[in-house]
Amino acid sequence: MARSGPRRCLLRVGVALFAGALAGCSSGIVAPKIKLPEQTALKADDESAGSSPISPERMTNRLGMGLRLIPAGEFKMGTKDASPFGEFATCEQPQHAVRVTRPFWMSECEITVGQFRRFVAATGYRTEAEQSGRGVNGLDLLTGEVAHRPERIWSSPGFTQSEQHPVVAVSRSDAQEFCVWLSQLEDRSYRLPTEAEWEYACRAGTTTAFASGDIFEPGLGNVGDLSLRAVFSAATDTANWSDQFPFTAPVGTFRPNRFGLFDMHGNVGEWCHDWFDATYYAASPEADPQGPETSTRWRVVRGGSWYNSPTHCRSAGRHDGLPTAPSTTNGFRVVLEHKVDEVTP
Ligand SMILES: [Ca+2]
Repeated sequence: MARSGPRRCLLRVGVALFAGALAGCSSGIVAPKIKLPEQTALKADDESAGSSPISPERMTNRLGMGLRLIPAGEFKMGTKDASPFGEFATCEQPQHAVRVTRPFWMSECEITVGQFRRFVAATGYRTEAEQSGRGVNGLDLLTGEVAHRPERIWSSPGFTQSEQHPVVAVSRSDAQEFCVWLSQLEDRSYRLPTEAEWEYACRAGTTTAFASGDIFEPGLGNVGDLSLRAVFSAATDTANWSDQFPFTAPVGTFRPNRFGLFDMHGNVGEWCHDWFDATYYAASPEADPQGPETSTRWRVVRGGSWYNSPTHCRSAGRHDGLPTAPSTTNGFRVVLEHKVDEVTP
């Protein structure tokens, strides 16, 4: 279960109704020829940030997945003053300049149960939780304990999921295999976002704790809330409002950020490319950081989840997860490499 209290300088994520009318997560056909606007690169400290949508170009792939073309740009990654957020936030320091030198496509929603089911149906893939026979580590509402249960897998994580809910109980390797399959299906290069790409996309030009400002406003995302506490009294570090979703919410239920990306704050934690190192920011290169070059045992998970307090769902919030340990709080979204020939003259 994802823990939401201060602990060392990080938050480990080992476990764990209304569906928005989200065209971006419905079916559609690829629209590959996109002209990349020349004046879309973002600058750090953009004073207009947060005031209006940027609305990058959008396309839909063969899986019906909506993607946004995130422009190249620069931003300040991390947290300048971690003191309001607890000891764990010190791993978000030092705040440092990062340049994202190439545009990239990012799925506007977390990968859904329905999309993952297409992958499983096409390949016969069995997730790590299935292969191990142990199921996923997750919250048992009857006992209040976090434990493995063999029947708890991506298609039955222990709470109700429709095809539009974000898939959970997938390991980082499961997410990678999904990217490999989707790359072959589309003859394009899909992958997990780097941690820097993820935060840049989440901020969408903002410099505040959340994409909408320094205060988490109800409606911004699905976080640990009173509806969770109503079914699990041990969840005490929650928001003091109800967002109506004790567990996951259908993707796109909450409002998007300026890039048109949904659920960057909360819903499910999202696997990233990078190894996790709490001290990495002190040595991070400025251009397109890829994370530590050698294994640190943990992988980065970003965005917080339905189990986390808003503090842990901040734009800069860093979580770590055992890559082989699927959880009922973790899912993922994908990045599609931008091709130069998509830019029409
Ligand atoms: Ca909630």
